[in-house]
Amino acid sequence: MRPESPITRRRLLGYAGGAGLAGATALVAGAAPASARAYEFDLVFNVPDTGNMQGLAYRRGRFYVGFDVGNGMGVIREYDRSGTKLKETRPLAVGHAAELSFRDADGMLYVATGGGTNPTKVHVVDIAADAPSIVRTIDFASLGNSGLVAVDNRRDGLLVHAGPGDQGPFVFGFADLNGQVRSTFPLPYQGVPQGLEMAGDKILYYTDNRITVLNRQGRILDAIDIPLTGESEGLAVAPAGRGTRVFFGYNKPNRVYAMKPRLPLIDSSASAGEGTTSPRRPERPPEPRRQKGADHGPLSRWGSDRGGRRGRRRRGGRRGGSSGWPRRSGRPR
Ligand SMILES: [Ca+2]
Repeated sequence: MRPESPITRRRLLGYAGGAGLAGATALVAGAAPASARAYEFDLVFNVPDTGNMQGLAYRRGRFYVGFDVGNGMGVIREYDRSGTKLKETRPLAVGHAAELSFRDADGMLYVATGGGTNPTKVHVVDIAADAPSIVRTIDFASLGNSGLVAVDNRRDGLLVHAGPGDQGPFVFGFADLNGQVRSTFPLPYQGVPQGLEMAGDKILYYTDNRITVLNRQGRILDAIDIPLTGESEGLAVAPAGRGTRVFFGYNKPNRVYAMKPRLPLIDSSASAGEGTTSPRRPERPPEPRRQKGADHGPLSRWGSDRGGRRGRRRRGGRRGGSSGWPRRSGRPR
């Protein structure tokens, strides 16, 4: 759970030095002094199906993976966190199934077609039914191709990503559930689009080996590079306390990972002579949960899905070693 890998060490140093990573300034700016931040990427499960993995969603302990099976059809498979397959839809006309996202209000799965040459549509799939089917389709072709979708559960709307092709330029549009686009913002190319979710009011945008964090106005707050191999496929979030857990997919082979913040400064690596990354106090008390003022640091600024409540209550009982997000959970337990 706490690997002392050279990769995380290097990332840590990169952040500490503000080494040119887009968003690194934002990452460090809200942090406690000398506490550069890094992340762990833990394998949750190997996806047992070898198809063309695309979008990812999470709800109540279950993972939902979209597979492009060709001819404009996709199959959605449900797994538990051990990778056991619990459900598989018949081929549905969801296209590439580039991204999936759950809407809290109706429990439906919103599925973006995606693909650089396919006009953007969002298909509403009743995944809980015995025989899941498309119950509605929302047309976003006016925004372009390369569609991704995230349900904006805080405002009960949709966030749709599109562009003329996979090289952009891309537009992000906030829309209502009838497909009316209420506002848009452009974003310079960040890499091949692979996933999209919202964590409270923050936008998480997954491109190859990178998650970019934006606010609703499209300002980049953070960019997190992921040192894994394969092609990035699909992003999912799950509420966790006043934060959010982040999951993401990779193919070749198909896998699902969890991402969590880490305070490596507090573990034994601090004694390894990495002076620039040493904390002032190796056993810092959990004051981030009791910070004063409005700024709770980048992690908590990612927001929770609990309507913006900034609860100070310490929550326990997280299950299965899942990572707290955005809470700081890197202290030794
Ligand atoms: Ca998703």
